[in-house]
Amino acid sequence: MSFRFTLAIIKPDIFVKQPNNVKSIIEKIESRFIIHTSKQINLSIQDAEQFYHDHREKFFYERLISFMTRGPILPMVLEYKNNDQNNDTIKNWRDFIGPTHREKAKTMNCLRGEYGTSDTRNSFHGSGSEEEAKKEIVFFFPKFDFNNPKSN
Ligand code: RTP
Repeated sequence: MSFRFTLAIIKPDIFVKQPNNVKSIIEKIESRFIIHTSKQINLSIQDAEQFYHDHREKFFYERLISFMTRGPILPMVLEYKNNDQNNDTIKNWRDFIGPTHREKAKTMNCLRGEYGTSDTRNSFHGSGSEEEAKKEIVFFFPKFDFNNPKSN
């Protein structure tokens, strides 16, 4: 099933360790995706725990919360530019950022391979399903208009 939008995040490792790369990363994203809305924020621990609630039993959970609250993040609502019935934004963004784990990402032409520095500090987030995308978009952009994204 395809979905027109996804929630993407540029994670704190970029803003803290590689701030000079922010501009070129955004240019790369805009070459393939429309950024309908975005905002640079700092997540509180409570926000991060809510966002990653489903990961609370994972062994890396504490490390993930600490990492995601270490510096600014840039959540964005994206739409794949060549979107049609067979090209959904969720899959195209996840393909563009690449796999979660560093060693695998390094072997591929993808954003995490280029910028990520560990399994946790992997620089980018992407929703995993339509249900997740809707929930995550509303989490960061409660007024996002799914029917009229150009108004956002
Ligand atoms: P995301 O939800 O951020 O797109 O990540 P994902 O599906 O690629 O990966 P997931 O397994 O859902 O994990 C969420 C985030 O937790 C961090 N992580 N650290 N072994 C580790 O230390 C480890 N594994 C995952 C990453 O920041 C990952 O994106």
